[in-house]
Amino acid sequence: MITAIIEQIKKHQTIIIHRHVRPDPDAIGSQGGLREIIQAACPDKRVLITGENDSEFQYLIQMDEVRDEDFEDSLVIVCDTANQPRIEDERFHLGNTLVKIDHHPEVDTYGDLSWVDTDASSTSEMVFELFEVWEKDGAVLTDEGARLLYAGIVGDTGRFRHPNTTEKTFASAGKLIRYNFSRPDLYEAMYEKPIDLVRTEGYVLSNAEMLPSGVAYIKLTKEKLEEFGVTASMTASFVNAFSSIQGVKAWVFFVEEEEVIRVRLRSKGPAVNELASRYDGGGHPMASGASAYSWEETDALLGELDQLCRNYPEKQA
Ligand SMILES: [Mn+2]
Repeated sequence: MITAIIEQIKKHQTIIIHRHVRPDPDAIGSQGGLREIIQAACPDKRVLITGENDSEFQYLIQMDEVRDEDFEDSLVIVCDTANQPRIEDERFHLGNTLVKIDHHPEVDTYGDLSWVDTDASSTSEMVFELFEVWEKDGAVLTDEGARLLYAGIVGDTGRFRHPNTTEKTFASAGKLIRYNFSRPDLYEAMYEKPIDLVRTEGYVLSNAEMLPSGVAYIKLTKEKLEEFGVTASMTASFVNAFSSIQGVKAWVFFVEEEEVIRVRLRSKGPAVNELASRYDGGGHPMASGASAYSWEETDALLGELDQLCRNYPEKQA
């Protein structure tokens, strides 16, 4: 599959790389890292990355201005996106050939070529694997490409703490740090937070609710967010704040937006993606997102999560 994707890249003059909406470091890192690899191997090709510029990720890379006519006869590669509705920039179907590169469980098979590896920690790790195959045929990785892929791996593994971190992840990261970029600068940019957000995190920790089943949760209303002067999407940066609560099996953030209550589900035990899929969402077994349209609906979801955790076996001593 990797060689088939490289063949497609070689065949096309214009390559446009997409990622998912509401990006994270892996979405942008894999997108930008892949661009660096292709551009270095094929300097005469036009390689564009598309999507909204998010001020939160200025330290990673700026997106390109992509016109409709750029898609003509192009190869479109979508990184880190399990299903078509989550692809940012709906023009992805305007290209000549469509390729999917992703590590999420397959919920929507799309693309003329689809490379899905759920054992990979991140799409950035997969892009590095693609590079290593292409490297035998002369491809090079720039320092900037290495920085972007490293950021993606660090982001999706929670700094190599999550169970998706494998021997291969460490091997890839070990090779990436041989390139010339500043890891301290990168970490600082990834994990620094404005004071308003730190105070919001303090509120969330102080008001965590815990059920006997091992479910921890917080409900953040629109009014509360306004009081702290933060947006709903900003609270994603500390969704793992409950992971270190003793006895926690799964946790959930309910964050009220304009039209919807955003649901962020995380787990250390029972798979939560099936539950998420029944509430207009989906994702990984241990990390999913969903949507609720009333506080009553959040209570129903919470009840189901409670049941999941009650049925989940205790760790054997
Ligand atoms: Mn990812």
